[in-house]
Amino acid sequence: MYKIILDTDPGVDDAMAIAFALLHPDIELLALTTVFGNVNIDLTTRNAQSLLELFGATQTVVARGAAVPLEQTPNGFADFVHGQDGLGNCYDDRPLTASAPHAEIHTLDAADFIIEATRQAPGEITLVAVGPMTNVAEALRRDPTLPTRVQQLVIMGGTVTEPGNVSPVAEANFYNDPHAADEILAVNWPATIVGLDVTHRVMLQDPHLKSLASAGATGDFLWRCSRFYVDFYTRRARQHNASEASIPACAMHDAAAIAAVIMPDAFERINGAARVITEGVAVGMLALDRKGGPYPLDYWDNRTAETYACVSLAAEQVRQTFLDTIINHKLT
Ligand SMILES: [Ca+2]
Repeated sequence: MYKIILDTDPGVDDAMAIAFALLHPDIELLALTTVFGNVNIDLTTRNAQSLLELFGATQTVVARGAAVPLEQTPNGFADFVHGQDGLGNCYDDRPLTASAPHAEIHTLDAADFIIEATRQAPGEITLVAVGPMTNVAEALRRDPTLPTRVQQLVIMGGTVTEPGNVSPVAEANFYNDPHAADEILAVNWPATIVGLDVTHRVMLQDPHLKSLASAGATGDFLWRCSRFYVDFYTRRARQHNASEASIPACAMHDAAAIAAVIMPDAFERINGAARVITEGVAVGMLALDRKGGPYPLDYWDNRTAETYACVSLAAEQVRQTFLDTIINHKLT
């Protein structure tokens, strides 16, 4: 059984990852810790609560986290990808029930919750971060011994060989707090990076998503909230004359990080010391030392080589596991 704390900025693909983690029989989802990212922290936290209620997961804790990056001026939000509400503009017809037990926010903030939960269960918890890395970095600043108590850190962020999605070299989660991403890759977790190299290779096409629509309230919501997100992806693909644009589709992104926890053999990894560029033209870029040095420039020196970046995956196996999990294990 994998005990997971999911650090998240819901987000349509976050909603898919949350459903995947809740429904997979090998996962115990302990908590959602929220962070700014796709939309602001008020909305991502409300969305976390709303999704848990909708998915019938009243036992799962929500701990609210960072509203802004550690050091840089905040970038704009991605509501043009995820909708004004962060959930494909589907939230308003699914209001929160005020009396729901999980509607309460934990008294600890996200960073302190991560620190405390790993003290209660040292070595047992996998931390999966699928938004900007701010909460994880903040937890690390408050308690530098944190990595010794975390079973592993799995990150959706960055890219090694694929183009970025906010610049030719940068992925959005790292771009939104590059200082945080760089800090958490400086220590020995070990860390697994599930970046665009693999998340762009698991496309969910409309027939796949439509197959979820009859899988209870969870599958139905994932189908409906994916409409706005798929429209964005499909319009962008057509701008690039991509051949796959003939079938509306979106990338799996955050749910692939959950897959990397439960089916690690489906992913091929390379490892090395990692930096994330914190300013300038390449801000947000993951720079992995694939060779292992030495180089005249010492920026990668004294960093662990225990950063593992996924560079390929068994895409069909990952996609089918996600779909089967939602369809066969529906909660409601
Ligand atoms: Ca996310």
